[in-house]
Amino acid sequence: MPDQLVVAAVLVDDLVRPTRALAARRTRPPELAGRWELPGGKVEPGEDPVDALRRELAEELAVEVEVGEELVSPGEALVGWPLTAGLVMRVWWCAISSGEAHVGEAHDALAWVDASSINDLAWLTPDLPLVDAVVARLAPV
Ligand code: 523
Repeated sequence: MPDQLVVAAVLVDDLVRPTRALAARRTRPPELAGRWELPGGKVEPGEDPVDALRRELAEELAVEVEVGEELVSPGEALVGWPLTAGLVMRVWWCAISSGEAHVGEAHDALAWVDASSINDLAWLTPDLPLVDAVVARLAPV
């Protein structure tokens, strides 16, 4: 069976010169609750991945976004970032085009973090390589 695709956003304050990115603290399932993630979710069968990303961000955070470049994983042969077995995640830089991020059911806290505070959060383990890639691109505040 092919891997299930998950999509996520590095939601930043500015696509050209990002200084802060949005982290979201999960409420479920119990084994992931309390850990921080780049917000996103599963792509539905037949759904375009970027459409899925827009849908997840609208559902979970109540925002519309401008979608920028994909944050490509360093492994040349890989499409996306490996999560747990059977799941792979593609990630795009995004900026809010409408609305303000709010917690919904999926999260109980949101935090705009900069390069000096991003590593203070307890990230989901599969998100850690992404956090490193994000830090490398964030400009000083
Ligand atoms: N991850 C993950 N990091 C990350 C996301 C968005 C998701 O490791 N930044 C993992 C967590 C889950 C799986 O990917 O094991 C699916 O993400 P989830 O639960 O956010 O997707 P949903 O909301 O579409 O899932 P269902 O409600 O179960 O359909």
